[in-house]
Amino acid sequence: MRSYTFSHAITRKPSASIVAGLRAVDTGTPDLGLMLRHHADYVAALRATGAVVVELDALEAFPDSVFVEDTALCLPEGAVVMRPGAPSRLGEAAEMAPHLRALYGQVVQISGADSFIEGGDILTTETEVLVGSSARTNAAGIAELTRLIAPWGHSVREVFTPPGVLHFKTDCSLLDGETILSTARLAESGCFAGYRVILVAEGEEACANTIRFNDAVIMPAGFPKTRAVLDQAGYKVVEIGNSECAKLDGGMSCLSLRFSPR
Ligand code: CIR
Repeated sequence: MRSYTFSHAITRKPSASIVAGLRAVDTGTPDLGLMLRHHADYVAALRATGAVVVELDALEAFPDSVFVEDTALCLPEGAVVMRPGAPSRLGEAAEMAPHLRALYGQVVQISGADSFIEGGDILTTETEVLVGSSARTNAAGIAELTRLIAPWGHSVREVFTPPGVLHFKTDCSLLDGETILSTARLAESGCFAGYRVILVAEGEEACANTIRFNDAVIMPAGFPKTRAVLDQAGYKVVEIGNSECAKLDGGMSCLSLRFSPR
């Protein structure tokens, strides 16, 4: 199974409490109605590729719970339930665990009291699992993940998230087996040596968080220069409105867990 082909995805509807979601800079209150419309478009784009999409109900107690990616790492052999580094998000992982157990034979979890790790910091490629240390993901969390997935044959490489960037994957995405879409500031760190790198256009850094999901590259709307580069490279691009999630530092990867359980 290629690292960008998936039989399943899990999403969660945004809740009215989304207005209290975490953000680095306040650029305005997210509009729930518009976010729900964008979210429905996103789910439809995933389903259009033929995948089964499990849509979970909104969780009012967790304002950021629409960003399900941060709660787990899903690999073909099993799922790892994360320990989010944002205190207000810690409980989201336990809410996700039963849904993963329903679909997977093996579900393990990050459990160390000092271990913190969020799925947004993890990029799985064909050959390795890249984990960016960040304000949300620490060395203990990375070490625990490394131990948990080694028996499944996966190796972890620790990399760095640029300063001021929320998650490693805020700045990069996997486009296919050998190609990464990245901001220049992240690629300059050298972490993608050996991969083909396509850089997002200058000034369009906010579209680096894109996903390859089966035959589609699903990117946030409104980044025409990068879109043209992806079209030119032969990818089938689908644009989804992201204005409301962007107010909370969220993007295309954050909104789903994508996997093919064995
Ligand atoms: C947070 O700060 O945790 C949310 N407002 C955004 C999470 C985005 N998730 C992701 O990049 N994987």
